Amino acid sequence: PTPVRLADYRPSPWRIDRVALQFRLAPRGTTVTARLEISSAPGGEDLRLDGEGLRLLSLRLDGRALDLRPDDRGLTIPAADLPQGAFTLESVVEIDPADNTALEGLYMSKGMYCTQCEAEGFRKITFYPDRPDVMAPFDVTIESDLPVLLSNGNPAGQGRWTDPWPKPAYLFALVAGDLIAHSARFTTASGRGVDLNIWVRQCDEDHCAYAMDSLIRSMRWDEQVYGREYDLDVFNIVAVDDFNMGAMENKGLNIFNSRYVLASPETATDDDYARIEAIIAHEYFHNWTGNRITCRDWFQLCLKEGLTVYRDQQFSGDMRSHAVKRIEDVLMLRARQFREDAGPLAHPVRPESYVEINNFYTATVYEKGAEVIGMLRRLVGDDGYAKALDLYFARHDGEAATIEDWLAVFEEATGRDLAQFKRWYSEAGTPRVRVTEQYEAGHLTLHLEQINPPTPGQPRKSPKVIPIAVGLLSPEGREVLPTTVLELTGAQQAFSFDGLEARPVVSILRGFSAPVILERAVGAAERAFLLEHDTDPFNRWEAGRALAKDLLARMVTDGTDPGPDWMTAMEAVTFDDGLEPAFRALVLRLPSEDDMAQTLHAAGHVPDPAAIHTARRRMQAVLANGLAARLPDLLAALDDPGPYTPDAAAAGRRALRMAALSLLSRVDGGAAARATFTTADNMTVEVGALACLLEIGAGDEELTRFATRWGEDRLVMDKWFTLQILHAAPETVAERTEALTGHADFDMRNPNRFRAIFGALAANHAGFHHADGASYRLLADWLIRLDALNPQTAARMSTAFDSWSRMDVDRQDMIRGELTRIRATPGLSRDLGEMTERMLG
Ligand code: HT7
Ligand code: ZN
Repeated sequence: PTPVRLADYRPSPWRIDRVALQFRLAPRGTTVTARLEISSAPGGEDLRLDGEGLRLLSLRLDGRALDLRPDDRGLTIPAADLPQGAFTLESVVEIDPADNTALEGLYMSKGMYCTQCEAEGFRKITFYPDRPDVMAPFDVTIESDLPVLLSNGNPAGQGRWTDPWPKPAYLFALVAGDLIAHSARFTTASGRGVDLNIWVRQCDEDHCAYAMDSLIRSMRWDEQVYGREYDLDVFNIVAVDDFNMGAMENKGLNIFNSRYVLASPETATDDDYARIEAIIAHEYFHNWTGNRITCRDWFQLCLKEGLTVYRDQQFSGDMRSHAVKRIEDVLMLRARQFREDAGPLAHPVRPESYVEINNFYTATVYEKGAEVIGMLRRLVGDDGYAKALDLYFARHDGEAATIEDWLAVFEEATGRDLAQFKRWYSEAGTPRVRVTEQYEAGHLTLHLEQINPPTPGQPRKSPKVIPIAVGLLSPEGREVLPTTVLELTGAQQAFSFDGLEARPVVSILRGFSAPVILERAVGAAERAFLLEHDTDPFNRWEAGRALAKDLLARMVTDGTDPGPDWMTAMEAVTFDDGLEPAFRALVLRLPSEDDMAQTLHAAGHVPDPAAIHTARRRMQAVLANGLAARLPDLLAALDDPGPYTPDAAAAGRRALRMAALSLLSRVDGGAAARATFTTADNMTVEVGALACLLEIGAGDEELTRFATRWGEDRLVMDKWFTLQILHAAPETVAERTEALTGHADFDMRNPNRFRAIFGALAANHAGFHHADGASYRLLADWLIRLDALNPQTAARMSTAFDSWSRMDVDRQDMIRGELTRIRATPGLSRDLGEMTERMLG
């Protein structure tokens, strides 16, 4: 297939002034009548409408029948058939929602009709210029026997909706089902009332309170922090079981994967609660950053996604703990985005071409896109950021904008030239920043060098603007220089600090001020010092993390156990009641096996998954033995007697409790975990205790009890599938996964269930990369099967193979063999085809 290129963008020659849609719903034959009021282009061009898988029943132009045949990607109305000026085009098509397993366009999930139109799903509903820069107001009529009929905008009678805000087709949504609403009312800052509804199936009615609370807090926060009010009379959210991604921000009618809406203490973990809060906020924030101001074309995806992720991260930090949130976000960034940037799928935050746009909803566009905004803010300051955002909303409201528009408001609001900064949008790859220091007689010089590695299609890069936040500590741990942002703009640059009383300890890249890899020779003693004293909480954690990584790398490469200094530092943090429990839990979490493989590869080694696994387990055992004597007291102190609450403080205590329990399990044979599992009154503790048991090779009986208790709850059962694969011993993983695909409750059409199993397979690093290659074969087999039903999810899951180039030759051959086999599959989708091509290089 021919790629779409940013360089080929041309404005649409056609304007759609108004859209009226009428749906007559039936599972096997829904008819869609679309009446488009169109303003013609002066150039006398053909009118091209996108459309896929539609049975055209009739087509009329200003009431006159047209006899035209669509091709397999749309319909062209020749210029000769078009009148001058405005005209009305009415099409009637038939579609088959019950047969739609791809979950794009109009499909059915458990008897409910729902839609997913981003990015290019609307063309599976009707013929239309399905591109984000064509915006129009929509009126919708839905005919069906189902009691709840929803669409975008404000209600205009049973099954009738009118959306006054012009929107691109990707924000269209329709839902019809036998649903029940969990409702509330919100009054905006200017005093307008808004009806809020979360629509779910009857059985889920009592699982909506937390999502509603999150929504109300998000609405208030966006008013207070960004001055953005909601703009319709209603805001509807619908929970759907079969969904390709997390959620979708359709105007006034957000559709959610039910796992990001439904929660109760018994069924959802603290992580689930935090994700629900973040995703509800994210979709709500899109109302301004995405919907009111949308993207000109899909290359500008980071304009809405990077900014909205940045905003949801800010929100979660405000609601919870900024330090903990930042650490979690960086862990995620490194695990997903750095990995992407280091492999064959590396692409710029604003890509320049794609075959299938669904393949570019990536960690780079989302998470690195958010980091780029964080850097921009660090460079222009909080006031500059606020001014630029105000200007952005004022200038581009109602428009489909570009990254150029975005940077221009920052340039105008702050007077700063962002030409060099723009490289962050166009160049892929994670910069490395090499740091050396020199101290002499009260004078410190930091020498910084940036290295921008080549990535696919981008062999050479130029230096970027990198904000490096530094602080200096005295040898006693006093802050002698508070956080200061250095701007690294050249390939090499030196920064000096004078008037120091003694050689300071440098705390660099505070708060992870830029998405880079720091290369700096730091000894264990200095890392331990920073773990104990750094006044920047992120860097305090980072020091512990780096220390653990150094030690673990040594264990892998030469089998040396960590010395007593590490134990002393870990003990000090673990039992320091002055520190947030969530922070202490994060310090106790050792680097993941995938992270270690990435790190060892970057340091020039060929990582051995089995050796990493063994060393990491050994390190856990060393830590467990060292802390064992004090763990029971810590556990007792953390055992909250009261009812479960999902707030950050209580969640942090549970996180530390589960981290301690995991360590204790390695020395008490699982006795404490078994007792904890039996008495657990919430899912965080129940799942946490079960994971502890599975990690030490026990827990079979508890797994059975868990399934007996939760067999009817699909979201909880996803956890059951995941846990036993994620924590299985490497040599058993493929077999266990295969066995679970034979389980009566395994349904490959449900993306959550598919991800629960195969996401866990890919996440069990040593099991996935087991030398026998069985996991590779199993995943490839199932991707081929899934691709025939749901190409989007198959393509996403194929990224498990993207780390092939860091493996040894035998594993490389096996993975490339599987990718080649997938690529050769007859009828392979564009989605999975593009991914395998890119991964094979
Ligand atoms: N903007 C949405 C991205 C999206 C999506 C959502 C569900 C199913 C398929 C999808 N394709 C793209 C979600 C978001 O970023 O908020
Ligand atoms: Zn988004």
